[in-house]
Amino acid sequence: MIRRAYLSIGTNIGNRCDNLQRALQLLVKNPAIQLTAVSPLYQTEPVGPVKQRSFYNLGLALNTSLTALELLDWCHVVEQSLHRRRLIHWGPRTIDLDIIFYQHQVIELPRLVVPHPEAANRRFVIQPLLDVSQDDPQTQRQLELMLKQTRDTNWVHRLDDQGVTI
Ligand code: PH2
Ligand code: MG
Ligand code: MG
Repeated sequence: MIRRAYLSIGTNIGNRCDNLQRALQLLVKNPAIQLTAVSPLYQTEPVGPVKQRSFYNLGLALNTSLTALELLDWCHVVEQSLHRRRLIHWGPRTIDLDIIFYQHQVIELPRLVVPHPEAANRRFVIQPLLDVSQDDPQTQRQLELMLKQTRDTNWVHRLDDQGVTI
């Protein structure tokens, strides 16, 4: 069975465009994943207590025959392939891939909670996913409601307006 999943990707270390591009290339190496939409590129204010460089974030829509846990495992493979390069330099992680939605399912496992529990508090997750869910009215409605209700005031800028793409 083919299912729709939505991912959020973020990076704030090294060449951020490069990291996103590599992550996408690796992600689709799995023949059970068909990417259906990639959002515009967003530069976003770091959310959280740590003072750090701005992030580049993307939202992805994909169709997959993987289960949610199999998809999570594959996301970790992609993360680890990119982290390995940085580990050589003892640097922190270069990429983060999070499953935000999986087929309107509610999943509450020790390893995976979906919908992502922080999604509603993160404009950098909601805005790019609105861009990639236009063929999915139920998810669009959910995201629109999140955007209306979120208390996140951190800035989110579309970079492709400025000619920056990945
Ligand atoms: N990821 C975090 C913490 N804070 N802020 C932005 N803007 N974008 C992110 O992807 C992000 C973050 C840890 O997952
Ligand atoms: Mg995350
Ligand atoms: Mg993560």
